[in-house]
Amino acid sequence: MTEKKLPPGQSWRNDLVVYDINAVPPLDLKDYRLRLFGRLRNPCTLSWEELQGLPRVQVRADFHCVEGWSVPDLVWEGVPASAIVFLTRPEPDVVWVLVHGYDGYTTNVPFAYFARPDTLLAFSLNGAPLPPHHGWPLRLVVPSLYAWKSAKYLVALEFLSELRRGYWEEKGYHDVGDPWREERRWR
Ligand SMILES: Nc1nc2c(c(=O)[nH]1)N[C@H]1C(S)=C(S)[C@@H](COP(=O)(O)O)O[C@H]1N2
Ligand SMILES: [Mo]
Repeated sequence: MTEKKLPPGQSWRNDLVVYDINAVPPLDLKDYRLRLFGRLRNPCTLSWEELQGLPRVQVRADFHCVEGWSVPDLVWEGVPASAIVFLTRPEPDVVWVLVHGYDGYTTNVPFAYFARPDTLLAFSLNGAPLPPHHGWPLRLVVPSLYAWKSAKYLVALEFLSELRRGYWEEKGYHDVGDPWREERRWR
C-alpha cells in the first residue's frame, strides 16, 4: 500500500467507517441554510445557492480516525474555510469554532486549525456529491485533526472567544485532537 507517513498509533484501511450519533433527519436543499454566527463582524446565513457562489477548492488528504484507522488520499471539493473567514470577518479574539450538524452533533475546533489552507466545507467526495451517510449536503473537513472534528450535515459555525465543548469533547476526547501529537483523549 501507500508509502506515505502515518500518524502514531494508526493503520491504513481502504474505506471510511460510518459513525453517526443519531439518525439523520431528511432535508430538502431548497430549505438548507448555513448559519455563520458568534464573534463575527459580518455574521450571515447562506442558502445553498449562495454557497455555490463562493470560491472553490479541491483538497486531497488522508483521513485519520481516533479509533486507529486512516484512509489515504480522499479527494474533497467545496468552499475553503479561508473564504468563510474572509466573508464573516471574525473578531481578533476568536479562538474556537463550535461546529453544528443538523443531527444535533457538535464539535469544537481551534480557530488556528479551522483557518488552515486544507480545511474546507465539502460538498463532494471523490468526484461525486457527498453520500448521505458521509454528511450530505455539506461537511466540514479538517484533515489536520482527527476525523471526529470533521462534522457531517453541517448547519452552523459558531465563532467563540472561549472554549465551549462539543459532543465527544464533553465525554473526554481532546479539545484540539491533532493526530501527529496523538491527542486522543485528555482524561
Ligand atoms: N454530524 C455528525 N458528524 C460526525 C459524526 C456524527 O455522529 N455526526 N461522527 C464523527 C465521527 S466520531 C467520525 S469518526 C467521522 C466519521 O466519518 P464518516 O462517517 O464519514 O466515516 O465523522 C464525524 N462527524
Ligand atoms: Mo469517531
